[in-house]
Amino acid sequence: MARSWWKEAVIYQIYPRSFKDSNGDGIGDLRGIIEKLSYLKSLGVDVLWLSPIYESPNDDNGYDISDYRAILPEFGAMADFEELLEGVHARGMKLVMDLVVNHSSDEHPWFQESRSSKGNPYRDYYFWEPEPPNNWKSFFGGSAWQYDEPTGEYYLHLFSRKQPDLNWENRKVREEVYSLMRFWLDKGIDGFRMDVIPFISKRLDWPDMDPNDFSSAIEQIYANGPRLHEFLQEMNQKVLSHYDIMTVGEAPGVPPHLANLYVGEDRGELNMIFHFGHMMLDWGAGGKFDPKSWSLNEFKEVFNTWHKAVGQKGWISIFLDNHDFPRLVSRWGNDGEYRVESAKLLATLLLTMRGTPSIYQGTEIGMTNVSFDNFQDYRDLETINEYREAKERGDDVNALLQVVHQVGRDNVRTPMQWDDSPNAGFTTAPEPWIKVNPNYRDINVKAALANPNSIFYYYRQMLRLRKENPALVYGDYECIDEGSHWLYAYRRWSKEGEFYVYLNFSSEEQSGIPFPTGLRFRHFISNYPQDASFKDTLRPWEARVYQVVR
Ligand code: TEU
Ligand code: CA
Repeated sequence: MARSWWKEAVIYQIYPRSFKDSNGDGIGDLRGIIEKLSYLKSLGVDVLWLSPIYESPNDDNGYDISDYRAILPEFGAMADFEELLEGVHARGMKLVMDLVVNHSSDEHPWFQESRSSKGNPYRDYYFWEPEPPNNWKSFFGGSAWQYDEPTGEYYLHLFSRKQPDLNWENRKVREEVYSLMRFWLDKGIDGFRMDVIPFISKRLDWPDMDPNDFSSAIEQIYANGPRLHEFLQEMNQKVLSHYDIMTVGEAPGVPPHLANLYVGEDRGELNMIFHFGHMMLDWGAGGKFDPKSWSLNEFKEVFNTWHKAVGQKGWISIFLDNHDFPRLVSRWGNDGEYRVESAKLLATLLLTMRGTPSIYQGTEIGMTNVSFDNFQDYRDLETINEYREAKERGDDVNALLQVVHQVGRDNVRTPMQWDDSPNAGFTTAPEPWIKVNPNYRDINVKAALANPNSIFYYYRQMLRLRKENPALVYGDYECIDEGSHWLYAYRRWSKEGEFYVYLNFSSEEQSGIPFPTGLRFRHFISNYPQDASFKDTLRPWEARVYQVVR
């Protein structure tokens, strides 16, 4: 397997709006990130992925871009961006930007031109139909076809009405995208995370979706369209292959058996993908707001299946949360009595798995979901739309509020908690753009740095150990606990080292871990104090890693 810097790197995702406000307007900004670069360097991460920082009306907090070559004024000026990039590189880190080209904002000049008349040269930069040709639904509620007055036709938007889908069938659109990519790459950025990139090729026969199974519609209808790989190979030939960069595709709707079409090292497309195998485990038939329980065996099966699917030919990123999903310690761990232990256990999984790990801002200090009492405190249009539709349906909106506490995207968009001063040191403004999680007095960076046993220092130690042990990056993987409902145990190995990882995904002490005989071991890392002997038991949320002594 070829060795690459982007395989050995660890990504840290920054959601700029919520990271650090430097000018007291209650909104995070680029100068706030500059202030915290040394903090990020001290953690030991290598690549910073910024969620979008471009000009946008912020209907979807920047994932609706109205000028791909301009910085959102709330975030700062281009000079601030260039200082940020310089500061990242000066510390030996890299910067990856968010490429959102499945759709633009409806306030982008392209769309303003396109909607103005049927004969406009920009008309076919988007998809227009006289009537909705199918029953497609938007991710953010309602139909994916929006009637538009000026020309009396409907345009396609898989996300919000203010995010019209770009028509990649149109070569001019593709050339525009390649040109804006070069604009940023020629400034020296180190790659792109590509927003819903599997959606850019549309099935132009406009087949209906199964309205009762949104998850399968994502795979069967929205993703993996007929010309997708032609487009990605053209993008690679015309742009990506000319730079030494990291490319990671956000890949909802990509099943394991299609993975290597995207990331096979012989494909000339992308380096890796964020797959969603585990991300929809708890989505019921009605989607995200119709949650169902998940089991550890389903969770393990996702990792086992993806490892087999990608094998030695491809590569994936490993993530357990991001700006769209609940805090990992609340979703997969225990954010109450065992918050610290389970956060460290999940850090152990994230950083001993094969793939490029991605850490979401605040996860390194164990930030948790938030439970606002009123819908008025929520900012995410996905939640606001769901609330409006629930009210129109006459649903019990209090029941929905409980679901939002569990699955809403604002769980991960509350301000980064820097210290125990007002608004967690995120802003000097009386009101940040979204309320701070009330637990900031106990959970914040200042407290973490003052506590040698904090989650932060565990992440730092784990990051260092991963860097020192290539077997944790490139080594093979096999699950060794088939079927346990509380234990996730696996082996990682190569000629450079061998490790056994034991994770107790339960709040009870458990015993009977499958321990190979005839090998000599040393303790590698654990989230509990360890003595020299091997114990057959694991304490609640105990993570224990052994290194084979050869
Ligand atoms: O998300 C697309 C996506 O499919 C999942 O992240 C998730 O299903 C979605 O947020 C609905 O729950 C990407 C961005 O990460 C997200 O922030 C944007 O809202 C979306 O695309 C549109 O750009
Ligand atoms: Ca600000």
